[in-house]
Formats: sequence, C-alpha cells, structure tokens
Amino acid sequence: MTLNALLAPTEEVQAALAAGKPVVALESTIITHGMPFPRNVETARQVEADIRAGGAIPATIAILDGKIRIGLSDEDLDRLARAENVMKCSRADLAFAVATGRPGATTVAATMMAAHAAGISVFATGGIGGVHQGAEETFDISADLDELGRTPVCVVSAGAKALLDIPKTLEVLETKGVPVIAHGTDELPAFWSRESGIEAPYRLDSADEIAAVIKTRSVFADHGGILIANPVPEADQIGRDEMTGYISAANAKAHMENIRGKAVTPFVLSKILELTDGRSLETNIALVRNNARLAARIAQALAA
Ligand code: PSU
Ligand code: MN
Repeated sequence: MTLNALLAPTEEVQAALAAGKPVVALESTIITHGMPFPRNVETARQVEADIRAGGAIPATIAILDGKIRIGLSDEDLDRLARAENVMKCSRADLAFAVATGRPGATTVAATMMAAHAAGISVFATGGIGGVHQGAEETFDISADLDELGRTPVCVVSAGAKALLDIPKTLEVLETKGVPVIAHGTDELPAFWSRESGIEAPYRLDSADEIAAVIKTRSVFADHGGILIANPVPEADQIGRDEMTGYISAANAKAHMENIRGKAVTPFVLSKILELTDGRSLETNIALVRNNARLAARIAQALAA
C-alpha cells in the first residue's frame, strides 16, 4: 500500500496541480464539528467560491469511503455536512478512519498531512487548535501545533481562539520552530477579535512577502509549516473585552460537565454560539472567507 493509493483528488485538483496552478486546501472539521447545519455547508460552498474568485482552485479535504479525498463534489460536501457520525480526524485518527471506512472530517493537523501528501502547500482555515487554558493540569495541547512543526504547509488562520492560552500556544510554536506571521497587524489576532493584547512574532503586509518567506524556508531540510494570523475584518469582529466574558463562561461549563479530549473544542464553540446569540457564527464565517481570499493570493504568488 502506498500513500498515493489512499489519496483521491478530483480531476480538477489533479489537473491544477499537474499544471502548477494555485490550489488552496480547506479542512472539513469546521464543517462537521465547528458550525451547525445548514450554515456549515453554505459556508463551505461560499469559501470555495471565494477561492475561485481569487484565482485559485479549492480542495476541501475529508475521508470518505476509505479514501482521503482531495477536493469534494457538491454531493459529497452535502453528504459530509448532514452526516451525524463523522469522526473528527487529527493525526492520530487519519489511518483509523481510512482503514475502517468511516466518514472523517480532517482537523488542521490531518488536513496539513493530506495536503502535503497531495502536493498542496497553502491551506485556509478559521482558527488553529493550541494549548488549552489549564493545560498544566489537563495536558490538552492540540496536535495542530506538532503538525505545524513538521509538515511544510502554510496555514492561513485568524490566529488562535482566546479560549486557548495564547501565550503558551506561541511558546510551543516557537519551540517547534514555526514562524508565526501576522498579516497587516502588529498584534496576534484572536479569532473573533482583531486584538489579543499579545504582540505577534512577525508582521508582513502582503501575500508576495509571505510567499517569499515560504519559498526561502523551503530550502531548509525538515522546515515544517508556517502559521499566518490574519485578523477578522473590523466590521465583523466581536471585541476582545466582550469575548472574554463568553469564553470564561464556556470554559467553566466545559470544566463543570467534565468535557475532555477531542470534545473540548466543539463543546466550547457551541456554548459560545449560544452565549453570543449566534453572532460568533457570523464572525466565524467572515473570518474563514477572509482567510480563503488571502490564501488564494499567497498560492498565486507561490505559483508565479
Ligand atoms: N476552530 C474553529 N472551529 C473548528 C476548529 C477550530 O473555530 O472546527 C477545529 C479545527 O479543525 C482544529 C481543531 O484543527 O478544531 C482543533 O481541535 P483539537 O483542539 O482537538 O486538536
Ligand atoms: Mn485537545
């Protein structure tokens, strides 16, 4: 068995990659575990359209019928968004989902693995997983950080959610050798909010400059990933002070209900959705679209 035999790219994605055209990978956990139906599938389609409008080919990644699908048809996207038994697949779960034939949605970590295997080097998402608050007790640190340290894919995110411990997340990324570059801001954006109060390690203001860093870094052996932190547009953000209240309430609830492991992020996200009366979802959609547009520009700059 070879890795190639497990990959099932669509004809469109395969042709684009063969021709050296810009391709942007997209994750699927955000569809199955991050947003409620039917906004999840509407958003997934909208984000693909944004990438096309930006001159790149979208490749949404998921596990279906024992294959790692690189690019999904409309019907497959719909099937994934409606299914209720979809596995949340990180690095630890990818082979399990493939071997057992269960449907699986890929996290940032697993999407990076699949994108790299398929030859895609730019990936747009919402927020990455990181070091959770209280990790000194729970040891809850997302496999996304490890993957960023080892797999050479540029991940365009809106930073780390403030429900994580952002300073600890930055420390781990530094240890793992991951450059963290804020786009057009000096501060590390915090997902729903443009501000975190924490200075970003680096700032770049254009896709061309980001592509130059990616190209230069690719010369080194075992260079790993790059994290771009792109702030949500001003008009769509929920301010940092307001978010802080919702986040502590949601985290406290997760603690009280003894939520553990892979269930933590989806649980806290759904609590925040309730607490903000659905506003957090609108912000989430806006920031993913914003990241997709930037990722398309970076992919174009890399292809040029
Ligand atoms: N952030 C969101 N929605 C999501 C996720 C993050 O706003 O659905 C998902 C991503 O797929 C990310 C994963 O990779 O959660 C991290 O989960 P964990 O902390 O269990 O590694
Ligand atoms: Mn975790």
